[in-house]
Amino acid sequence: MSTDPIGRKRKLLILDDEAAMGQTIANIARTAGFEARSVVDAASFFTELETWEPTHIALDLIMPDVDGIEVLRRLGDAGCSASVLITSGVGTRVLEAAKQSALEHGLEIAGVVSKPFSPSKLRALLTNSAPRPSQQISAAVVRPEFTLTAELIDEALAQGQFELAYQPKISCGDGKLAGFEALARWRHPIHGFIPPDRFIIAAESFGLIDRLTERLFDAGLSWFAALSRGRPGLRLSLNVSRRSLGDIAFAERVLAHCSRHGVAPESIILEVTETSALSDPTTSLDLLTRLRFKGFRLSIDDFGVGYSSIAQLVRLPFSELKVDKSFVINAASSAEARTVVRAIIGLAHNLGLEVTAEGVEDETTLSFLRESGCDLAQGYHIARPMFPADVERWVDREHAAPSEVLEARTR
Ligand code: G
Ligand code: G
Ligand code: MN
Repeated sequence: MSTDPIGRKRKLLILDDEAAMGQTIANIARTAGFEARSVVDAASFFTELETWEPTHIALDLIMPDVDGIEVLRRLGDAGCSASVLITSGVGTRVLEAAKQSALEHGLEIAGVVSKPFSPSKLRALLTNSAPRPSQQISAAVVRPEFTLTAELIDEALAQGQFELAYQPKISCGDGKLAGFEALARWRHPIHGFIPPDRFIIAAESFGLIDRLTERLFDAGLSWFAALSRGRPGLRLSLNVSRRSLGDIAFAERVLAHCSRHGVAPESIILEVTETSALSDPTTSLDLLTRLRFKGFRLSIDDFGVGYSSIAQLVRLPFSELKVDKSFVINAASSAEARTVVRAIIGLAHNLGLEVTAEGVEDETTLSFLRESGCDLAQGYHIARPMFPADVERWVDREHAAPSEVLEARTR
């Protein structure tokens, strides 16, 4: 009998209104080392869930008497940690939507299989999936929650605890290094790694974001000035807080930083998220236009997940668009995601914008992007965000000379 990574027996509970189908899935699971039980109605399903405590669930979404989406919702509300496999005879688009809904309910999703499916695909999905560690198990390893206070951030600023990691961007066509995005990192001596999403929002709400931004931009420009010496044409992307967009003096301050480090504004890309650019489009237009006049390049970050009006967006003087990683990550497996990515590339090019795809996690996706005419790629497949010493090693290894082509990758 196989066990999951923390030593529990693997148990699959199947809900399928067709008993024969349920039995087939159960048999396949048994050949993969699972214990399996199958039920045909929601009431028995929830009883088994409580008493038998399965590690895995296979759920048919479309059943005449049971609403599969409702079952997913109840599983989410109950904090279910089992790994859920969604099965159904409906089209992949509906299944992908169901998967999205399940993820938003906090469920662990093993995958979606549309019927008829091959036994080997089902076996592979089951074997490669694991339940989310349940709360009792994870309590020991998860750090206790703590509140991010203004004092904590203030102290971190004073002690220089904030750092930047740099993630490479390459040109899709020839694999050449095009530049880096700087990403803020905070390792607190007691609380450990604190994610940027969390501390950026906190710094914004405590009125500390300007100090943090100054510190990070200063560090980023100083690093970039040294790295780009002898490597012409590289660009550095810096993320701009939504708060800075309402601050008309921001443009002068960034320019002053650049002059101090001898960096040309033309080599700097300022990334602004789609939603923050449009929260106050008039003020943003003012500031963004000033930045463009000073020579900076501007990028719309996380494009496609906001609810912006394209009419408003095209008024803003952007030079680049970054396709949100949620579409790029799914491009290899989902035809819909590929359609969205291609449509965004087309839109951007028609508006005269360069396109970067972020979240490129495999070679298939990189090839797809190259064929779709995407300009630049960024993602774990190329490299993770790295601290300066590792970046330098990576650059020496992958891009020995500035103009050298990344041969292995472009073939
Ligand atoms: O770096 P990821 O590794 O987790 O970054 C998460 C989010 O935090 C991203 O959306 C990114 O835009 C934002 N972020 C990262 N670094 C910075 C920064 O230096 N300034 C601002 N304003 N946002 C940042
Ligand atoms: O600023 P923005 O939201 O674009 O920040 C990019 C975020 O994406 C950072 O948190 C970075 O760590 C993350 N990231 C970069 N490449 C990948 C990738 O290939 N996969 C995933 N899942 N995240 C990535
Ligand atoms: Mn970004």
